[in-house]
Amino acid sequence: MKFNHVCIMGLGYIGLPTACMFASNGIRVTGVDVNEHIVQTLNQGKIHIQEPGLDPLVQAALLSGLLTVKSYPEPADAFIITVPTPFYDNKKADMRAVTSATEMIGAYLQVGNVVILESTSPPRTTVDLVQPILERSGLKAGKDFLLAYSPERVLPGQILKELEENARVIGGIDIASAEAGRDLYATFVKGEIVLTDATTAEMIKLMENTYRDINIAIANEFARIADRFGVNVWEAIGIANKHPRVKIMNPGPGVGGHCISVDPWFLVEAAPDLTPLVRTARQVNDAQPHFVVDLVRRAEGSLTGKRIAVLGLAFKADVDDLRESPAVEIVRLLNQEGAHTLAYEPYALEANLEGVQLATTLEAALEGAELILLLVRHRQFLELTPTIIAQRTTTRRVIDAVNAWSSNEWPEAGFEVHTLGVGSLQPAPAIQQ
Ligand code: SAJ
Repeated sequence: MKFNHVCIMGLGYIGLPTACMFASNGIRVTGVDVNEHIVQTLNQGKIHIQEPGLDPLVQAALLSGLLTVKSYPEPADAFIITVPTPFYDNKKADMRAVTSATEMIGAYLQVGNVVILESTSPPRTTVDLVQPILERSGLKAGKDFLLAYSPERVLPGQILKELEENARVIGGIDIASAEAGRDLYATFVKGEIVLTDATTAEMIKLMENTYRDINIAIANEFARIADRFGVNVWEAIGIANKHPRVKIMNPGPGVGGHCISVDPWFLVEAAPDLTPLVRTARQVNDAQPHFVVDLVRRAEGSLTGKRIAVLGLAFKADVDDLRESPAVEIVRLLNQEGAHTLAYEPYALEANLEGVQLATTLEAALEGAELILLLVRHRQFLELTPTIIAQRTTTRRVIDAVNAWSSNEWPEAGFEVHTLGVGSLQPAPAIQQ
Protein backbone atom coordinates (compact mmCIF):
# COMPACT_ATOMS: atom_id res chain seq x y z
CA MET A 1 0.00 0.00 0.00
CA LYS A 2 1.12 3.57 -0.67
CA PHE A 3 0.71 6.40 1.81
CA ASN A 4 0.86 10.10 0.97
CA HIS A 5 -0.70 11.59 4.07
CA VAL A 6 -0.65 10.37 7.67
CA CYS A 7 -2.55 11.90 10.55
CA ILE A 8 -0.99 11.39 14.00
CA MET A 9 -3.20 11.82 17.03
CA GLY A 10 -1.18 12.93 20.07
CA LEU A 11 2.15 14.77 19.79
CA GLY A 12 3.95 13.56 22.90
CA TYR A 13 7.12 11.53 23.35
CA ILE A 14 6.05 9.04 20.70
CA GLY A 15 3.71 10.93 18.38
CA LEU A 16 6.02 13.86 17.68
CA PRO A 17 9.14 11.81 16.85
CA THR A 18 6.99 9.45 14.75
CA ALA A 19 5.50 12.41 12.87
CA CYS A 20 9.04 13.65 12.12
CA MET A 21 10.09 10.21 10.89
CA PHE A 22 7.31 10.17 8.30
CA ALA A 23 7.89 13.80 7.31
CA SER A 24 11.63 13.33 6.90
CA ASN A 25 10.82 10.45 4.56
CA GLY A 26 8.71 12.66 2.31
CA ILE A 27 5.26 11.83 3.67
CA ARG A 28 2.80 14.58 4.48
CA VAL A 29 1.88 14.51 8.16
CA THR A 30 -0.87 16.23 10.08
CA GLY A 31 0.05 16.19 13.74
CA VAL A 32 -2.93 16.61 16.05
CA ASP A 33 -2.97 17.47 19.72
CA VAL A 34 -5.85 18.54 21.93
CA ASN A 35 -3.48 20.59 24.07
CA GLU A 36 -3.53 24.14 22.62
CA HIS A 37 -0.23 24.97 24.28
CA ILE A 38 1.50 22.11 22.44
CA VAL A 39 -0.04 23.12 19.11
CA GLN A 40 1.04 26.74 19.60
CA THR A 41 4.53 25.84 20.79
CA LEU A 42 5.14 23.61 17.79
CA ASN A 43 3.70 26.15 15.39
CA GLN A 44 6.22 28.66 16.75
CA GLY A 45 8.96 26.18 15.79
CA LYS A 46 9.70 25.24 19.40
CA ILE A 47 9.25 21.90 21.10
CA HIS A 48 7.68 21.03 24.42
CA ILE A 49 9.71 17.93 25.26
CA GLN A 50 13.39 17.13 25.55
CA GLU A 51 14.70 14.30 23.48
CA PRO A 52 18.19 14.20 21.96
CA GLY A 53 18.12 15.12 18.26
CA LEU A 54 14.39 15.87 18.13
CA ASP A 55 14.54 19.66 17.99
CA PRO A 56 16.27 19.99 14.59
CA LEU A 57 14.10 17.23 13.16
CA VAL A 58 10.91 19.04 14.17
CA GLN A 59 12.26 22.32 12.76
CA ALA A 60 13.12 20.65 9.47
CA ALA A 61 9.75 18.89 9.24
CA LEU A 62 7.88 22.14 9.87
CA LEU A 63 10.05 24.16 7.49
CA SER A 64 9.64 21.62 4.70
CA GLY A 65 5.89 22.08 5.02
CA LEU A 66 5.45 18.32 5.28
CA LEU A 67 4.49 18.52 8.97
CA THR A 68 1.55 20.67 9.98
CA VAL A 69 0.25 20.83 13.53
CA LYS A 70 -3.42 21.27 14.36
CA SER A 71 -5.96 20.64 17.09
CA TYR A 72 -8.22 18.54 14.89
CA PRO A 73 -7.60 15.82 12.30
CA GLU A 74 -8.17 15.95 8.55
CA PRO A 75 -8.82 13.28 5.96
CA ALA A 76 -5.69 11.17 5.43
CA ASP A 77 -4.59 7.75 4.16
CA ALA A 78 -3.62 6.52 7.61
CA PHE A 79 -4.33 7.54 11.20
CA ILE A 80 -2.02 6.68 14.09
CA ILE A 81 -3.11 7.02 17.71
CA THR A 82 -0.26 7.90 20.09
CA VAL A 83 -2.08 9.32 23.09
CA PRO A 84 -1.34 8.50 26.73
CA THR A 85 -3.01 5.66 28.61
CA PRO A 86 -2.41 6.46 32.28
CA PHE A 87 -4.22 4.76 35.12
CA TYR A 88 -6.72 5.94 37.68
CA ASP A 89 -5.98 5.93 41.42
CA ASN A 90 -7.51 2.46 41.58
CA LYS A 91 -4.88 1.27 39.00
CA LYS A 92 -7.48 0.74 36.27
CA ALA A 93 -6.51 1.89 32.79
CA ASP A 94 -7.72 5.36 31.86
CA MET A 95 -8.74 4.95 28.22
CA ARG A 96 -10.37 8.36 27.83
CA ALA A 97 -7.67 9.77 25.54
CA VAL A 98 -7.76 6.70 23.27
CA THR A 99 -11.55 6.86 23.17
CA SER A 100 -11.65 10.54 22.30
CA ALA A 101 -8.86 10.32 19.68
CA THR A 102 -10.68 7.40 18.07
CA GLU A 103 -13.94 9.36 18.04
CA MET A 104 -12.18 12.27 16.36
CA ILE A 105 -10.79 9.95 13.68
CA GLY A 106 -14.25 8.43 13.15
CA ALA A 107 -15.51 11.74 11.81
CA TYR A 108 -12.83 11.78 9.07
CA LEU A 109 -12.61 8.07 8.26
CA GLN A 110 -12.85 7.11 4.59
CA VAL A 111 -12.97 3.85 2.66
CA GLY A 112 -9.46 2.42 2.25
CA ASN A 113 -7.98 4.11 5.34
CA VAL A 114 -5.65 2.40 7.79
CA VAL A 115 -5.97 3.09 11.52
CA ILE A 116 -3.21 2.08 13.93
CA LEU A 117 -3.35 2.21 17.71
CA GLU A 118 0.09 2.62 19.31
CA SER A 119 -0.89 3.56 22.86
CA THR A 120 -0.16 0.85 25.41
CA SER A 121 -3.53 -0.73 26.15
CA PRO A 122 -5.15 -3.64 27.98
CA PRO A 123 -5.64 -6.83 25.94
CA ARG A 124 -8.48 -6.61 23.37
CA THR A 125 -8.62 -2.78 23.30
CA THR A 126 -8.24 -2.67 19.51
CA VAL A 127 -11.13 -5.03 18.83
CA ASP A 128 -13.37 -4.22 21.80
CA LEU A 129 -12.92 -0.45 22.15
CA VAL A 130 -11.37 1.11 19.03
CA GLN A 131 -13.13 -0.95 16.35
CA PRO A 132 -16.71 -0.35 17.58
CA ILE A 133 -16.09 3.41 17.89
CA LEU A 134 -14.69 3.60 14.34
CA GLU A 135 -17.58 1.52 13.00
CA ARG A 136 -20.04 4.12 14.25
CA SER A 137 -18.99 5.93 11.07
CA GLY A 138 -20.95 3.32 9.13
CA LEU A 139 -17.73 1.81 7.72
CA LYS A 140 -16.77 -1.78 8.57
CA ALA A 141 -13.34 -2.77 9.89
CA GLY A 142 -11.62 -5.32 7.66
CA LYS A 143 -13.94 -4.45 4.78
CA ASP A 144 -13.98 -0.67 4.39
CA PHE A 145 -10.96 0.23 6.49
CA LEU A 146 -7.98 -1.58 8.02
CA LEU A 147 -7.15 -1.63 11.70
CA ALA A 148 -4.06 -2.72 13.61
CA TYR A 149 -2.24 -2.37 16.92
CA SER A 150 1.46 -1.55 16.86
CA PRO A 151 3.10 -0.88 20.21
CA GLU A 152 5.77 1.76 20.55
CA ARG A 153 8.82 0.19 22.19
CA VAL A 154 11.37 2.98 22.21
CA LEU A 155 13.45 4.09 25.15
CA PRO A 156 13.21 7.75 26.16
CA GLY A 157 16.62 9.29 25.56
CA GLN A 158 17.18 7.30 22.37
CA ILE A 159 13.78 7.47 20.75
CA LEU A 160 14.89 8.51 17.26
CA LYS A 161 17.45 5.75 16.92
CA GLU A 162 15.12 3.10 18.36
CA LEU A 163 12.16 4.17 16.21
CA GLU A 164 14.25 3.25 13.18
CA GLU A 165 16.23 0.32 14.48
CA ASN A 166 13.97 -1.63 16.86
CA ALA A 167 11.91 -4.55 15.66
CA ARG A 168 8.33 -3.39 15.14
CA VAL A 169 5.33 -5.56 15.95
CA ILE A 170 2.16 -5.04 13.91
CA GLY A 171 -0.97 -6.84 15.05
CA GLY A 172 -3.81 -6.62 12.55
CA ILE A 173 -7.47 -7.39 13.10
CA ASP A 174 -6.92 -9.38 9.91
CA ILE A 175 -3.97 -10.15 7.63
CA ALA A 176 -4.65 -7.27 5.26
CA SER A 177 -4.58 -4.83 8.20
CA ALA A 178 -1.26 -6.20 9.47
CA GLU A 179 0.23 -5.97 5.98
CA ALA A 180 -1.00 -2.40 5.55
CA GLY A 181 0.60 -1.50 8.88
CA ARG A 182 3.84 -3.09 7.71
CA ASP A 183 3.80 -1.01 4.51
CA LEU A 184 3.17 2.14 6.53
CA TYR A 185 5.98 1.67 9.08
CA ALA A 186 8.40 0.36 6.44
CA THR A 187 8.63 4.05 5.48
CA PHE A 188 11.21 4.54 8.23
CA VAL A 189 11.65 1.28 10.22
CA LYS A 190 14.91 -0.48 9.42
CA GLY A 191 14.47 -3.18 12.07
CA GLU A 192 12.50 -6.35 11.52
CA ILE A 193 8.72 -5.89 11.13
CA VAL A 194 6.85 -8.80 12.65
CA LEU A 195 3.19 -9.40 11.87
CA THR A 196 0.69 -10.93 14.27
CA ASP A 197 -2.88 -10.34 15.44
CA ALA A 198 -4.00 -7.27 17.36
CA THR A 199 -4.55 -8.84 20.77
CA THR A 200 -1.23 -10.69 20.68
CA ALA A 201 0.52 -7.41 19.85
CA GLU A 202 -1.19 -5.71 22.79
CA MET A 203 -0.08 -8.48 25.09
CA ILE A 204 3.49 -8.48 23.78
CA LYS A 205 3.88 -4.87 24.82
CA LEU A 206 2.50 -5.53 28.30
CA MET A 207 4.65 -8.63 28.69
CA GLU A 208 7.82 -6.74 27.83
CA ASN A 209 7.32 -4.05 30.43
CA THR A 210 6.03 -6.45 33.06
CA TYR A 211 9.06 -8.67 32.55
CA ARG A 212 11.28 -5.64 33.16
CA ASP A 213 9.30 -4.53 36.21
CA ILE A 214 9.53 -7.95 37.83
CA ASN A 215 13.26 -8.11 37.19
CA ILE A 216 13.81 -4.68 38.73
CA ALA A 217 11.66 -5.74 41.70
CA ILE A 218 13.92 -8.70 42.41
CA ALA A 219 16.97 -6.41 42.17
CA ASN A 220 15.33 -4.06 44.66
CA GLU A 221 14.61 -6.95 47.01
CA PHE A 222 18.23 -8.08 46.71
CA ALA A 223 19.29 -4.55 47.71
CA ARG A 224 17.11 -4.71 50.82
CA ILE A 225 18.44 -8.14 51.77
CA ALA A 226 22.04 -7.03 51.15
CA ASP A 227 21.43 -4.00 53.34
CA ARG A 228 20.21 -6.20 56.16
CA PHE A 229 23.11 -8.67 55.95
CA GLY A 230 25.98 -6.25 55.45
CA VAL A 231 26.55 -7.14 51.79
CA ASN A 232 27.32 -4.79 48.90
CA VAL A 233 24.55 -5.63 46.43
CA TRP A 234 26.30 -3.92 43.53
CA GLU A 235 29.37 -6.04 43.95
CA ALA A 236 27.21 -9.15 44.44
CA ILE A 237 25.16 -8.45 41.29
CA GLY A 238 28.33 -7.80 39.28
CA ILE A 239 29.71 -11.16 40.28
CA ALA A 240 26.40 -13.03 39.90
CA ASN A 241 26.10 -11.60 36.39
CA LYS A 242 29.32 -13.35 35.41
CA HIS A 243 27.18 -16.49 35.38
CA PRO A 244 26.35 -17.04 31.70
CA ARG A 245 22.61 -17.34 32.32
CA VAL A 246 22.09 -14.66 34.97
CA LYS A 247 21.41 -10.99 34.19
CA ILE A 248 20.26 -9.20 37.32
CA MET A 249 19.17 -5.61 36.79
CA ASN A 250 20.04 -2.57 38.89
CA PRO A 251 18.32 -1.71 42.14
CA GLY A 252 17.49 1.94 42.65
CA PRO A 253 15.05 4.36 44.24
CA GLY A 254 12.06 2.72 42.55
CA VAL A 255 10.47 2.41 39.15
CA GLY A 256 8.98 5.44 37.48
CA GLY A 257 7.92 6.75 34.10
CA HIS A 258 4.66 6.31 32.32
CA CYS A 259 5.40 2.79 31.07
CA ILE A 260 6.94 0.24 33.39
CA SER A 261 5.27 1.54 36.53
CA VAL A 262 1.88 1.57 34.78
CA ASP A 263 1.63 -1.20 32.19
CA PRO A 264 1.78 -4.23 34.51
CA TRP A 265 -1.41 -2.96 36.15
CA PHE A 266 -3.20 -3.40 32.81
CA LEU A 267 -2.52 -7.13 33.07
CA VAL A 268 -3.58 -7.20 36.71
CA GLU A 269 -6.80 -5.40 35.79
CA ALA A 270 -7.48 -7.73 32.87
CA ALA A 271 -6.86 -10.94 34.85
CA PRO A 272 -6.55 -10.30 38.61
CA ASP A 273 -6.82 -14.00 39.42
CA LEU A 274 -3.88 -14.88 37.18
CA THR A 275 -1.37 -12.20 38.13
CA PRO A 276 -0.21 -12.44 41.78
CA LEU A 277 3.46 -12.16 40.78
CA VAL A 278 2.88 -9.12 38.58
CA ARG A 279 0.95 -7.38 41.35
CA THR A 280 3.57 -8.18 43.99
CA ALA A 281 6.41 -6.90 41.82
CA ARG A 282 4.53 -3.63 41.35
CA GLN A 283 4.07 -3.34 45.10
CA VAL A 284 7.76 -4.06 45.74
CA ASN A 285 8.85 -1.34 43.32
CA ASP A 286 6.25 1.11 44.62
CA ALA A 287 7.58 0.57 48.15
CA GLN A 288 11.18 1.32 47.16
CA PRO A 289 10.93 5.09 47.82
CA HIS A 290 10.01 4.18 51.42
CA PHE A 291 13.14 2.07 51.62
CA VAL A 292 15.21 5.09 50.51
CA VAL A 293 13.56 7.33 53.09
CA ASP A 294 14.25 4.68 55.69
CA LEU A 295 17.89 4.65 54.60
CA VAL A 296 18.04 8.41 55.12
CA ARG A 297 16.43 8.06 58.54
CA ARG A 298 18.86 5.35 59.61
CA ALA A 299 21.83 7.44 58.47
CA GLU A 300 20.64 10.76 59.85
CA GLY A 301 18.30 10.05 62.75
CA SER A 302 15.49 12.57 63.00
CA LEU A 303 14.68 14.33 59.76
CA THR A 304 12.84 17.22 61.36
CA GLY A 305 14.31 20.46 60.07
CA LYS A 306 17.10 18.65 58.21
CA ARG A 307 18.25 20.56 55.08
CA ILE A 308 18.62 17.99 52.32
CA ALA A 309 19.98 18.75 48.85
CA VAL A 310 18.25 16.34 46.48
CA LEU A 311 20.07 15.73 43.23
CA GLY A 312 17.74 14.55 40.47
CA LEU A 313 13.99 14.29 40.19
CA ALA A 314 13.55 12.67 36.77
CA PHE A 315 12.26 9.12 36.66
CA LYS A 316 15.57 7.97 35.21
CA ALA A 317 18.94 9.21 34.00
CA ASP A 318 19.31 11.87 31.34
CA VAL A 319 15.64 12.54 30.66
CA ASP A 320 13.43 15.46 31.70
CA ASP A 321 10.41 13.27 32.40
CA LEU A 322 9.11 13.50 35.97
CA ARG A 323 6.02 11.33 35.54
CA GLU A 324 5.57 8.72 38.26
CA SER A 325 9.10 9.52 39.36
CA PRO A 326 10.18 7.75 42.56
CA ALA A 327 12.53 10.68 43.23
CA VAL A 328 9.58 13.06 43.46
CA GLU A 329 7.83 10.69 45.82
CA ILE A 330 10.94 10.45 48.01
CA VAL A 331 11.06 14.25 48.28
CA ARG A 332 7.41 14.33 49.34
CA LEU A 333 7.96 11.59 51.92
CA LEU A 334 10.99 13.39 53.35
CA ASN A 335 9.02 16.62 53.56
CA GLN A 336 6.24 14.78 55.38
CA GLU A 337 8.84 13.77 57.95
CA GLY A 338 9.73 17.43 58.47
CA ALA A 339 12.86 17.62 56.32
CA HIS A 340 13.61 20.77 54.30
CA THR A 341 14.44 19.49 50.86
CA LEU A 342 15.72 21.57 47.99
CA ALA A 343 15.84 19.62 44.76
CA TYR A 344 17.96 20.26 41.69
CA GLU A 345 16.82 18.68 38.45
CA PRO A 346 19.03 19.91 35.60
CA TYR A 347 16.64 18.65 32.91
CA ALA A 348 13.54 20.32 34.37
CA LEU A 349 14.62 23.55 36.03
CA GLU A 350 11.19 25.10 35.71
CA ALA A 351 9.16 22.11 36.85
CA ASN A 352 6.13 22.92 38.95
CA LEU A 353 5.48 20.12 41.41
CA GLU A 354 3.19 20.49 44.35
CA GLY A 355 5.09 20.37 47.62
CA VAL A 356 8.51 20.20 45.95
CA GLN A 357 10.90 23.10 46.28
CA LEU A 358 13.29 23.44 43.36
CA ALA A 359 16.71 25.02 43.10
CA THR A 360 17.66 26.33 39.67
CA THR A 361 21.38 25.69 40.19
CA LEU A 362 23.46 22.98 41.77
CA GLU A 363 25.08 25.65 43.94
CA ALA A 364 21.74 26.81 45.32
CA ALA A 365 20.71 23.25 46.17
CA LEU A 366 23.98 22.49 47.94
CA GLU A 367 24.41 25.71 49.86
CA GLY A 368 23.60 25.17 53.52
CA ALA A 369 22.73 21.48 53.00
CA GLU A 370 23.31 19.04 55.83
CA LEU A 371 22.92 16.01 53.59
CA ILE A 372 23.18 15.31 49.86
CA LEU A 373 20.74 12.76 48.50
CA LEU A 374 21.58 11.52 45.02
CA LEU A 375 18.53 10.01 43.32
CA VAL A 376 19.21 9.95 39.57
CA ARG A 377 22.29 8.84 37.60
CA HIS A 378 22.29 11.88 35.30
CA ARG A 379 25.58 12.08 33.37
CA GLN A 380 26.08 15.53 34.85
CA PHE A 381 25.99 14.08 38.40
CA LEU A 382 28.36 11.25 37.52
CA GLU A 383 30.86 13.88 36.44
CA LEU A 384 30.78 15.66 39.81
CA THR A 385 33.91 15.10 41.88
CA PRO A 386 34.40 15.41 45.64
CA THR A 387 36.42 18.57 44.96
CA ILE A 388 33.54 20.21 43.08
CA ILE A 389 31.04 19.30 45.79
CA ALA A 390 33.37 20.29 48.65
CA GLN A 391 33.72 23.78 47.16
CA ARG A 392 29.95 24.29 47.27
CA THR A 393 28.91 22.95 50.64
CA THR A 394 30.32 22.19 54.04
CA THR A 395 28.42 18.93 54.40
CA ARG A 396 30.32 15.73 53.74
CA ARG A 397 27.33 13.44 54.13
CA VAL A 398 25.88 11.72 51.08
CA ILE A 399 23.22 9.11 50.46
CA ASP A 400 23.58 7.65 47.02
CA ALA A 401 20.53 5.69 45.81
CA VAL A 402 21.99 4.92 42.40
CA ASN A 403 25.56 3.79 43.09
CA ALA A 404 27.06 6.77 41.27
CA TRP A 405 29.58 8.00 43.82
CA SER A 406 31.03 4.75 45.02
CA SER A 407 34.68 5.31 44.11
CA ASN A 408 37.28 5.60 46.85
CA GLU A 409 37.94 9.24 46.07
CA TRP A 410 34.81 10.18 48.04
CA PRO A 411 35.84 8.75 51.43
CA GLU A 412 39.42 9.84 50.74
CA ALA A 413 38.16 13.41 50.37
CA GLY A 414 36.36 13.14 53.73
CA PHE A 415 32.87 12.25 52.48
CA GLU A 416 30.69 9.72 54.23
CA VAL A 417 28.71 8.06 51.45
CA HIS A 418 25.93 5.58 52.20
CA THR A 419 24.93 3.73 49.06
CA LEU A 420 21.58 2.00 48.64
CA GLY A 421 22.02 -1.75 48.90
CA VAL A 422 25.32 -1.54 50.75
CA GLY A 423 24.88 -2.80 54.25
CA SER A 424 26.88 -0.25 56.19
CA LEU A 425 24.18 1.02 58.56
CA GLN A 426 21.89 -0.41 61.20
CA PRO A 427 20.01 -3.27 59.51
CA ALA A 428 16.91 -2.31 57.54
CA PRO A 429 13.65 -2.89 59.40
CA ALA A 430 10.64 -4.63 57.88
CA ILE A 431 9.21 -2.82 54.86
CA GLN A 432 5.50 -2.00 54.74
CA GLN A 433 4.27 -2.86 51.23
N1 SAJ B 1 15.17 0.99 36.44
C1 SAJ B 1 15.75 0.40 37.56
N2 SAJ B 1 16.69 -0.56 37.38
C2 SAJ B 1 17.11 -0.96 36.14
C3 SAJ B 1 16.51 -0.35 35.01
C4 SAJ B 1 15.55 0.62 35.19
O1 SAJ B 1 15.42 0.72 38.70
O2 SAJ B 1 17.97 -1.83 36.05
C5 SAJ B 1 14.14 2.01 36.62
C6 SAJ B 1 14.47 3.35 35.96
O3 SAJ B 1 15.27 4.15 36.78
C7 SAJ B 1 13.09 3.92 35.74
C8 SAJ B 1 12.24 2.68 35.46
O4 SAJ B 1 12.97 1.59 35.93
O5 SAJ B 1 12.59 4.55 36.91
C9 SAJ B 1 11.89 2.47 34.02
O6 SAJ B 1 13.00 2.77 33.19
P1 SAJ B 1 13.40 1.92 31.90
O7 SAJ B 1 14.61 2.52 31.31
O8 SAJ B 1 13.46 0.48 32.26
O9 SAJ B 1 12.15 2.02 30.96
P2 SAJ B 1 11.27 3.19 30.30
O10 SAJ B 1 10.03 3.30 31.11
O11 SAJ B 1 12.05 4.42 30.01
O12 SAJ B 1 10.97 2.51 28.89
C10 SAJ B 1 10.36 1.23 28.85
C11 SAJ B 1 11.10 0.38 27.82
N3 SAJ B 1 10.68 -1.01 27.94
C12 SAJ B 1 11.57 -2.00 28.04
O13 SAJ B 1 12.77 -1.81 28.07
C13 SAJ B 1 11.00 -3.39 28.13
C14 SAJ B 1 10.83 0.93 26.44
O14 SAJ B 1 11.38 0.08 25.45
C15 SAJ B 1 9.32 1.07 26.21
O15 SAJ B 1 9.06 1.66 24.95
C16 SAJ B 1 8.77 1.99 27.26
O16 SAJ B 1 9.00 1.38 28.53
C17 SAJ B 1 7.30 2.18 27.02
O17 SAJ B 1 6.91 3.21 26.43
O18 SAJ B 1 6.51 1.27 27.32
